[in-house]
Amino acid sequence: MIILVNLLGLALIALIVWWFWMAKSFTRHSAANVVAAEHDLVAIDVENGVYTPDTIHVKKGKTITLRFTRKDPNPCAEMVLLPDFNTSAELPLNKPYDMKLTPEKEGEFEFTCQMGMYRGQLVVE
Ligand SMILES: [Cu+2]
Repeated sequence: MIILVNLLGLALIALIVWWFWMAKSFTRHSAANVVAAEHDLVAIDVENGVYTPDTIHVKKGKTITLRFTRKDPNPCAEMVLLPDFNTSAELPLNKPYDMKLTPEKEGEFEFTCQMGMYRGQLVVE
């Protein structure tokens, strides 16, 4: 019984540490993490609570492939949702997943994991 309580305590601590660590990367859109899609394909790493790059500039009306590579085994990173494009995908672990999009209107469109911890944006111009 005591072992069980200790284990619960440890799990709780791990959860709290994880939560704060995730929260820190919550709104991190640093300038270094911005990319302009000069080619038809942009590779995005999904790791450590951030999409890299997390801000992708694309041209309106031009079809682009987002190549997501999930390196985070956490189930949190599993899904990527693009509500503005009515699209979502389940990302395999350590295997590139290609998502094709043709943005038809200008603006900033978020993409996130299902819990909104991973955050990125497509800037259509
Ligand atoms: Cu998540």
